[in-house]
Amino acid sequence: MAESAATPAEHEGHDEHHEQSFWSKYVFSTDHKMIAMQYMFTGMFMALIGGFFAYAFRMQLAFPGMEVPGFGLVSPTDYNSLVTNHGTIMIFWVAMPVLIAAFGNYLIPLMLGCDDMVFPRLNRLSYQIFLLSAVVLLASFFVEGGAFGGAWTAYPPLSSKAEYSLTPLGSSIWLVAVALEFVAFLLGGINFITTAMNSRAPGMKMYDVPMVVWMIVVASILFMASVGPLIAGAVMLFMDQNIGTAFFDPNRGGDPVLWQHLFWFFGHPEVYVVLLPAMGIVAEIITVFSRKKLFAYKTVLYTVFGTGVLSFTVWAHHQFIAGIDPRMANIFTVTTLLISIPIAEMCFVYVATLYGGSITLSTPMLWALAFLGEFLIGGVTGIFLGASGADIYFHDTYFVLAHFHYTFFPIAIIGTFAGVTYWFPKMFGRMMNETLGKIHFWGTIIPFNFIFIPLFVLGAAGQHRRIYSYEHFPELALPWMQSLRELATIALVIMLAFQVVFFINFYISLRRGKKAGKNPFKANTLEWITESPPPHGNFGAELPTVYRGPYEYSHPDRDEDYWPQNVPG
Ligand SMILES: [Cu+2]
Repeated sequence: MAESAATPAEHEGHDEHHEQSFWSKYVFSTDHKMIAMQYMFTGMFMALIGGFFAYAFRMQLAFPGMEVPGFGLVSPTDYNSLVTNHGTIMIFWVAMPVLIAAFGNYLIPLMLGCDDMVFPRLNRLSYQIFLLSAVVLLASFFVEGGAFGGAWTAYPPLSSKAEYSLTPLGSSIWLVAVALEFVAFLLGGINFITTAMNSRAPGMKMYDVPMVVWMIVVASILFMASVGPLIAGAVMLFMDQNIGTAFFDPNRGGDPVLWQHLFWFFGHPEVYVVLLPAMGIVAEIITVFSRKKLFAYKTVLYTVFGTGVLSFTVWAHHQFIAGIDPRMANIFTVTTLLISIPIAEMCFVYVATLYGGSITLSTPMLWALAFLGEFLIGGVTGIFLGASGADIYFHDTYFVLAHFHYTFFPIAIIGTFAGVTYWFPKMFGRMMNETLGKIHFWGTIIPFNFIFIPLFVLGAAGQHRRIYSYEHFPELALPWMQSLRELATIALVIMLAFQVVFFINFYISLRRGKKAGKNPFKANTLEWITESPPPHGNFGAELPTVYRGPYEYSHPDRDEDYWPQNVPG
């Protein structure tokens, strides 16, 4: 029996009748908005750590052997664990909690016109397990031997044998932290899917659901369907690490490539687990700031479903040179090239939505447009890597690294900034400062390209990943290459410095931003019909009824250029 949230009436005056203690307001709150904020701020905190790690190891690459300000000398072991945990943190403790858990928690009940998630207490538990997983991961930096340094893909035997990893304790703690994080998102996914399927406002049909909600629901299904084999793999790896089993030990009949299959069977759908919510955020923003309906809503929806299915058919493109059967490589080349079609189609649909629109270049819109532009570079360069023939050359080079930063940075960072700058007025009741917003935008986007374009060049020149220093590889220690490494690092430092502008804007706007009112951007989806910030229970005494789909802008039958979903007619 679903522990269904209280009826709207029961929320009435809920906050007022007694001052809530710190514990009930923050630690044990089951309000989806509070839980969303906690996921968001935890994700932002982890992004600072992940960004600092990138700064430290990039300083080592650009200025080998130098004392890094704020870190000290980066040793080879440090380098390995900084790179490993930069990747791990950015994907599992930044992209996932912010794009799925924070925006999912905040938006789903508000956009569906209900008062909370179907399972509020399970929601609270999912955040508590997530927080525990972050603490466990960071604790691994303080154990004997230090944090895991065997790469975020944790390939055995490097990850399973203490004599190789040199961080036996760190390796196992890393594994436990990731497994806990997976449990938190399994619990979260149950809430997102059941709430979207069971708690829509009266009158809201499946095609009336805003695209970002659908994208988060499909992302949750992909996560739940792909993570099982990896959890089984993690148990096997933990046993290899600690009780001497040999699942992945080729000397004793095990198979290290088995781990690669289990990892990437999850790892590639995981790309869409974080991509889809970001694309959903972009859909909300480009319709509002071009005053146009989303072009071909149903086509996009079916394309999302199709992409979800296809995402389970491409995983071995990560293993073209791992010794898999070349005939299999051909099949995975075809499926990989196939999956670029629906993604390209969605990008075209977004461009078609913009076409002929009356576009306002607000900060959220700039981020949404930057997402499309930068992600396109990621997508196109992925085609090179999807072709097994070309990948034999590019595999494990900086070309791959630049490629997935042109997909993941637009997803995790640009997607987050787009969503935060768009929904900040709803979340906090005040407007963000547009001037500071635009300074932060350009101070992030321009340096970003100066970090990764040089890495494409270095990768094409054969520079391999995960190497502490290139002094031992004369063909990679050429002066022009070192200059590109320095350029990439300096651009990174500049980009990180500009993030200060974002935090200043966030803090000042929180306290002194212009009052936002209910609907500052004149958007038609339901989160904008209630107060900013929304009260506990979201819509006061009466939940809304829905009469039309999302994104009704510039409708010929209406004077106003937007038609809220809850206004009849
Ligand atoms: Cu992949």
